[in-house]
Amino acid sequence: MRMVFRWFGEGNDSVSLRHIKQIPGVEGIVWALHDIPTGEEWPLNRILQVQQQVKKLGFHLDVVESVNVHDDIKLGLPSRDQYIENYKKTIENLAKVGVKVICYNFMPVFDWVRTDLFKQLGDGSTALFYEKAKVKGMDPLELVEKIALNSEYTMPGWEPERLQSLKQLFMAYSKVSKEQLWDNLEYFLQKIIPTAESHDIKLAIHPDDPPWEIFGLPRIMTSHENIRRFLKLVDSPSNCVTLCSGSLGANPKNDIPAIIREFVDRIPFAHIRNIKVYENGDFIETSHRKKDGSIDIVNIVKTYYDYGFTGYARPDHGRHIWDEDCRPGYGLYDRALGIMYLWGIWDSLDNGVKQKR
Ligand code: DNO
Ligand code: MN
Repeated sequence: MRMVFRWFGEGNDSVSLRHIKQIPGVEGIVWALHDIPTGEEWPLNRILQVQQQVKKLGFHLDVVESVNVHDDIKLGLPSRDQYIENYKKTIENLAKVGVKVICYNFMPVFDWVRTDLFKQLGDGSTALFYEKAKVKGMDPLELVEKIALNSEYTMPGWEPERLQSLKQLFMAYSKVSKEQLWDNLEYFLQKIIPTAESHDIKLAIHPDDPPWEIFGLPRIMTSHENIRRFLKLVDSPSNCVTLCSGSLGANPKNDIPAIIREFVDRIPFAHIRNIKVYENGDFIETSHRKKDGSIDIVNIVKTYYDYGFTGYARPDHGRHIWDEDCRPGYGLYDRALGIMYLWGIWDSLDNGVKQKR
């Protein structure tokens, strides 16, 4: 397990590279050029700039999260070909600094969705919360206002410029069925995977968060079965999955260890986090500890261990603790605690093996 940590870039993150350096066992930064509009080519000079910053502290930049996919590609519009060409050029530019994994998602309009970014937990900390009934009755514009326009930071997937055309986007998606979304995903993969292959890069799709339809928008990366279908769309070692325990785990029917057992070779990047799922379908993000949430993090890490996982892993969202002023879900403290929990499990498994020998 090669531990990495997400960082939003100089001036765009409350956490510094110097602080990340002090978390045990972090070898690389998960990064992106967050200010480049979705669909445009990432300029090489900007990529080289990040390389310089990150290398100074001895980190690698093997993992990018995310190169976002333009809605015209997801909608299957004729203009998609130009955006696909740009995507290929971005892959080529990223190859020049040795990138190995590119995480992306194929969720229409929104990336992750929550109804409250700072919900109080019993211990006085706060965390991201999803209230199912609220989303059902909500106008998506209301949510945009709450999540994106009131936030101190621009959050990936919730860029205000893009969301201004929300109404048109919703209209366009009303004509796209789930099967059409599958077709559009396949079209994209068929064009893009050969470029990834020739640069030895793995494109790793992130599951939908939460893993069900919202606001009537089609969503397909939601289950074990759909991951199997996805991996068969283009059966290449470059067509991969970012396995996110917290996203898929919001549906208790998703058995994360079973997915790891079946596809470990196609999972170059693991997101590991816990959530507490309530009977009515609401969920809140918790500490990584098994006992604090509904997801058996110990079993997930053990399965990765037992199946010889050699990919990259990062703690995913964390709570906001100790009065930290940070991006929602991306503070330093709780993610650092998460890393120590993950290492604790991993090292004790390693120790067991050595003792048996
Ligand atoms: C949630 C996060 C996601 C992720 C993007 C990747 O679990 O990991 O927001 O960053 O979906 O494209
Ligand atoms: Mn994730």
